[in-house]
Amino acid sequence: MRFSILTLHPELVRSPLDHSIVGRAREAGKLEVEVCDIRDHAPGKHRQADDAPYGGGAGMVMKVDVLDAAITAARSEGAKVLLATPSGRRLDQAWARELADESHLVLVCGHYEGVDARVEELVDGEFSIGDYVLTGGELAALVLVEAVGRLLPGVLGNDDSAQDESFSAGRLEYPQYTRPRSYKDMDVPDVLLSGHHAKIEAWRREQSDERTRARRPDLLVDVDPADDAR
Ligand code: 6GU
Repeated sequence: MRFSILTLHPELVRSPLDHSIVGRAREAGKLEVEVCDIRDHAPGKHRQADDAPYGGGAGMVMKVDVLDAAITAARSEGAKVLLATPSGRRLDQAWARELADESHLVLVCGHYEGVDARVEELVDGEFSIGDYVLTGGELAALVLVEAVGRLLPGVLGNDDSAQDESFSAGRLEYPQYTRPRSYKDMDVPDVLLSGHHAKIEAWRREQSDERTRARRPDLLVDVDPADDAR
């Protein structure tokens, strides 16, 4: 799968893509990420990518002609183009799973002061990573690359690990422990040392349910009972 990140700040997004799961997946060729400087498509000596808003007001607005040129250069046949904006559709695990089936995602990073509204007509959709305002879409684009990239076949070492975890079955993850068995009066639950696989599974499930009820009851509405086979 391929991602293109269109940004006015290429240096801001490059380094995180070189590390951890995404970095390794890129090295292994499972995932390709290109970073495109929007300013390369701004004409003139000053390469101006934004301008004052019509109607007045503070701040600058990213220019539609410049963004159109950048999007046209980046997009391939069948690519899906998404604009990063706090007013977009909220990214969640279900949408991340759908996006993992795309062949090429073009992510356009707007900056917080604004993007010419006509850009909405040039993209296939808009995404947000939550209800707060970031100064630009760059960190949001990185979040999307990470959330979608790790779902691609062969990106995580263990093919089970993307499945058996928070949100995949509409529940929070069960608690995990490793050595030492006892630490400052905090003990690992006995059942995990029992070697009894069925009991361990039942306990984990119970813990998942309990945690979800206590912390994120909103996740429990609309859960398909077929997902219970975990
Ligand atoms: Cl995608 N962009 C910006 N600028 N702020 C955000 C966001 C995106 N998602 C949440 N806040």
